[in-house]
Amino acid sequence: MEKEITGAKIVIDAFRNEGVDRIFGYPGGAVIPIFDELYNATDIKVILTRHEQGAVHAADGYARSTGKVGVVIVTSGPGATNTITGIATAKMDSVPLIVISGQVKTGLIGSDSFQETDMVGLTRPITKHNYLVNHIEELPHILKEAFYIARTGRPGPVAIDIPVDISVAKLKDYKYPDSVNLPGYKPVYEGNVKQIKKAADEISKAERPLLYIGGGIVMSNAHQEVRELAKRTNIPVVSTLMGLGSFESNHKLFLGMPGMHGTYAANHALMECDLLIAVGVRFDDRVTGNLKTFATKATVIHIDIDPAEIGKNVKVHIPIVGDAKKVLTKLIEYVKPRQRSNWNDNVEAWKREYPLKYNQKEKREILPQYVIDSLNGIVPEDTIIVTDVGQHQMWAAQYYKYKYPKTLLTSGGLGTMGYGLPAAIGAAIGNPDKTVILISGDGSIQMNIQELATAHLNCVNVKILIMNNAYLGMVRQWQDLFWDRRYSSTCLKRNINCPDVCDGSHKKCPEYYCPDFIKLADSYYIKGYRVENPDDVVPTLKEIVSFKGPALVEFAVHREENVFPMVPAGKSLNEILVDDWR
Ligand SMILES: Cc1ncc(C[n+]2csc(CCOP(=O)(O)OP(=O)(O)O)c2C)c(N)n1
Repeated sequence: MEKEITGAKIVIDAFRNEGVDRIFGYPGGAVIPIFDELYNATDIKVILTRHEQGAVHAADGYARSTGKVGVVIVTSGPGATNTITGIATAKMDSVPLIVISGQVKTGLIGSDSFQETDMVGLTRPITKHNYLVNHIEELPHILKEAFYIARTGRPGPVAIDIPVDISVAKLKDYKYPDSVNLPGYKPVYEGNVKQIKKAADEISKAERPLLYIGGGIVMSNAHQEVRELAKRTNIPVVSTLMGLGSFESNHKLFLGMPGMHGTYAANHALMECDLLIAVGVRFDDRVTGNLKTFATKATVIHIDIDPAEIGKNVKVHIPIVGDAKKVLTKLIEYVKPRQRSNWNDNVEAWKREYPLKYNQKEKREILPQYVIDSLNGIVPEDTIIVTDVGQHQMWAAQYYKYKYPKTLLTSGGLGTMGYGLPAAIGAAIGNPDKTVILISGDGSIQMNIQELATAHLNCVNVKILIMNNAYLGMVRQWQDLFWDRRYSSTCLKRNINCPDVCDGSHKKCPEYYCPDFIKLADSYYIKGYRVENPDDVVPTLKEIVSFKGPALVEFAVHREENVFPMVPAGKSLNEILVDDWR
């Protein structure tokens, strides 16, 4: 490496040192020097999205599906502010990202100059860490630290704001640092052995233990260890949305997802267990329901790499701070194999009596659950499922049978509509040999639909399934169940000729849907299909997985299908509604 180099070259050199070969971004004045360096960097491919939000979600999908750090470059001002939702999405789900934004010249900072925005201030609450580079001398160690912080401990997004004069300034005697010096940041990986032994004793004694696993298992690659622990001790398993795939969905010990749209068995197991072994979870309110009544019969073991999570929402009896894989490996050494037939029979009965169910046979219209269920057996086993946010997301969690970790990418924490399409593109770019299925809603897909161009131009193997109910379905469901069917601003067919107050009968609804998704797909050179008859669901799915490259299928689904089971917000998990009670 030459001795005197520019800031922009330092950035590219950091990418090479950190193993980055894919970048998602969108240029502008303040980052032209960095993009200029990328022009000839044939070992680093730049994916130009059509919106900065798309770039961040794409980097997020790339990171979640590959386990690598996702990298984004955007310009200052609006380019930078357009990344906010994507960064917050990644922070909530602990996704390692580096988001580099350009900034105005150092001398202009604070003068409201053209396209100036305080990126450090804006991203402080939504990043794991952030930096404004004030001097070129700081740039090498900031880049080194940023990658280290993003991928170690509990992963997360790190933002770096680089003023344009720093990108063109030159640094003498440059060398990329070999190590970081962060006295205040020392993630703990090994769990305390005394605590692990205590946990093992409790596990051996417990009559009704339950494993409650989440995204931490996926992050630390601890799925084999969880499987071994559960099978050795016959402990049933519930998995949060973020943990799905860590445990085989078809296994008899698996009870499904707990919480608001969780299974009856998973929720009742949480209420009845005498020992809760929580690993890589954060006791999110969508899982726990009413905290006062949550798992009150249980001793709680909580294993997590982030000490801030322990005791945040529930009282923990045996806290273990450490990496899930390392802690579980030790725990398995100490724990004794054991039968638990009474408890296993009990949960088996709940599963049998209250399974997830839908009835396509009695309906002429397509049920979204049927579309998702039909994917099982049609798509390859290692398919990556990506979702948007809403009812379709919950059905994707309930009905698709996940077998491997990193095969479900979804915005669990922030619940970001518009995440799906760009994240699916990022996943396909990181996994060119796999099939990527995007399950979206007609509302969500329109939030980042411009990325159809990115999908086509990069020939990604993404199959876009739109469950078109012409509603913002999940919000409509709440209005249906709890707001007297007052469908305020949730109908996506509603136009200027509709009566002020809609009677919800659908009798006078406009015939057509805007936009015409098939024509839209066509204009992006993507093959589009519209499916209106249940008999055509399976043949269409088979057809689209038979070729490589993008495809879009719009399923005209039952407009007012609701997601069940449902624990109404703030209620206890045993107040679960398994079906429409009205
Ligand atoms: C960016 C954003 N805005 C608003 C919401 C609130 N919200 C949650 S689900 C939902 C409806 C989603 O509709 P659609 O994508 O059509 O999916 P469906 O529920 O019909 O399956 C809305 C508006 C959100 N989660 N994200």
